[in-house]
Amino acid sequence: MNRIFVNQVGFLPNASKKAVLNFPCESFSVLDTDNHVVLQGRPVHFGGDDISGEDVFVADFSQLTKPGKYIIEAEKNKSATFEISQNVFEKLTHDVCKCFYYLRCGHGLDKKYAGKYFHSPCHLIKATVYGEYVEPVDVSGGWHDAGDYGRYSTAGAVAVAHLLYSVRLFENFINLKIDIPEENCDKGILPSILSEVKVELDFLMKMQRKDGSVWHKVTTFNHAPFIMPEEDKEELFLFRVSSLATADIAAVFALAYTVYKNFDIAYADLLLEKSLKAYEWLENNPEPLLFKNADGSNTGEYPEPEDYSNRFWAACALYEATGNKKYYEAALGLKDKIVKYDENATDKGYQGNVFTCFGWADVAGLGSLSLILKDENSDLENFVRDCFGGEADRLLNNAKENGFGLCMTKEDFIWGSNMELLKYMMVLCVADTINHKAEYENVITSGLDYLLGCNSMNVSYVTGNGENAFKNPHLRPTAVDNIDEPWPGLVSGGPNVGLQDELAMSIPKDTAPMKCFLDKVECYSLNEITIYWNSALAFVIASFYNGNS
Ligand code: G3I
Ligand code: 9MR
Ligand code: ZN
Repeated sequence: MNRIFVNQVGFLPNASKKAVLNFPCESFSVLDTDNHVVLQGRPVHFGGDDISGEDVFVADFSQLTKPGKYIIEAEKNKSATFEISQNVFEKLTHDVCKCFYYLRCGHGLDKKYAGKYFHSPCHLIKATVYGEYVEPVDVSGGWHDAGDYGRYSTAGAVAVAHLLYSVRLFENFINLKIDIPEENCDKGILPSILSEVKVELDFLMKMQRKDGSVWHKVTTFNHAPFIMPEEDKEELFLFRVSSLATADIAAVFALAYTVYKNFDIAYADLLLEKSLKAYEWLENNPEPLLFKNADGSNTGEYPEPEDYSNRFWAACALYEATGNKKYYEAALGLKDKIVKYDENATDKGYQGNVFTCFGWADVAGLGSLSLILKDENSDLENFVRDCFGGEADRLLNNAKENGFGLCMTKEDFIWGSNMELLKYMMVLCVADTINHKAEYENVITSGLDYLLGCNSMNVSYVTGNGENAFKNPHLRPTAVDNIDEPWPGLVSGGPNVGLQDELAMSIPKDTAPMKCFLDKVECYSLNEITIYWNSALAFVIASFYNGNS
């Protein structure tokens, strides 16, 4: 089928702008809403690649900077409508950040803020400490992780970290106003993004035991069926502590201390105290305490093969927060372990330099950000700065290998491939703050184009944003609430060549990576949503947020 793939939301006036056609033609036109041709050009044949399954022709219309709504036409084929404007990402930014509110657990969703998506409070019962005969514990609150109702410490810490590092790195982002209850911000105490993040931080505090260690997760024994969250009344379990969760919490609380101390010193001090407590536990427990699901239990596992990157992040974040050299020394020692481990790794999830990785498992990149923010020209800081430069160059090269200008390779199309892309875009955002290059910006733009519709599925992977946005996330509340449209701003996991759920297996095995996708509610390996996919997109759009609302 002849198609014109384009970012269905649109472009900033000075950004590079392109559409990708999968058919040959002499010329393309850009039409405004009155059907006037505002620009014409000749698509350039790029050819095939090993990810998109298309022979592509690139229509560049970067010259067009005039604000307005447009479509592209070529040989009677029309693209989706898109916009050029200085505010083009305002709705997207707001929607993406509001999703954390919709994912709140414990809290009911108020009609005033949630509109038709309101529901009553959920998961308020105390949780049984699995395998121990102790009093059940109140761990209510926080955000549901994803399409399931689990709450996982490492995933939560990473999502919070994306949001807090974006506030640290991109100063205007703190001004974003999200339409959420203002219990923390009405007295002028907290900006709304920090108010929402506090919901998760408060929950993560409850996940810490008195001895400083942190439970890996709180979930029911098996995933709930498709019911509303308040209908899920099964027993909740706190599954055992892990050094992974403890280190991530030490790190994210130290980071949070650096942000909240400017607004609420008492809260910030509490964060630092709990971070230090977690770190002390790590020092007393140097052996990795990894995580496996309890026998017979089937909820998210978030397994990791080692805990070096987690301990590294904790050390870097505490070093930035306190200036105490002991944390720097610890980070330095862990650096070599990470390097060695990464060199020998046969099972490489993240294809890039591990010191630039911001995922739920490899978190060394988050530690790198703390070092960069410390900004004191230390050896370790210079080492990680170079890692970002090198990784960014690799990504620029990747982007030359396909007509979409996409910085991914076929190995990146795993479960949550959209986050593999978002992690790369985050790297480019950081590299750009270290050393501004127009090419970085162009590849970030191409990444955003891909997520918002310029892909061989012709789909926007953000709900409610784009004419052909996906509509059927694997997300329990939206699957059962009898409302047609899911709430806007959710990021889909995206194509996955692994085809890891029953319906995904109906996709033929030799399908091009970019096309291994179905917008079906059953497809948890292709079309689920999670907090750390949304937070990664929030980080990227925060990098060009310059608004005041
Ligand atoms: O590391 C390997 C790599 O070596 C290999 O080439 C590649 C190809 O299969 O796979 C890589 O591992 C993948 C791993 O993620 C690393 O990112 C696994 O296949 C893949 O199954 C695994 O997916 C994770 C999934 O849980 C299953 O464990 C997702 O990243 C993770 O986002 C997802 O998280 C779930 C939670 O468990 C529960 N809540 C919902 C959430 C989102 O789906
Ligand atoms: O809904 C669950 C989703 O959130 C998880 O990512 C996924 C992997 O842990 O599991 C989903 O639950 C499925 C379960 O694993 C197997 N039976 C079908 C469930 C979804 O309907
Ligand atoms: Zn809940």
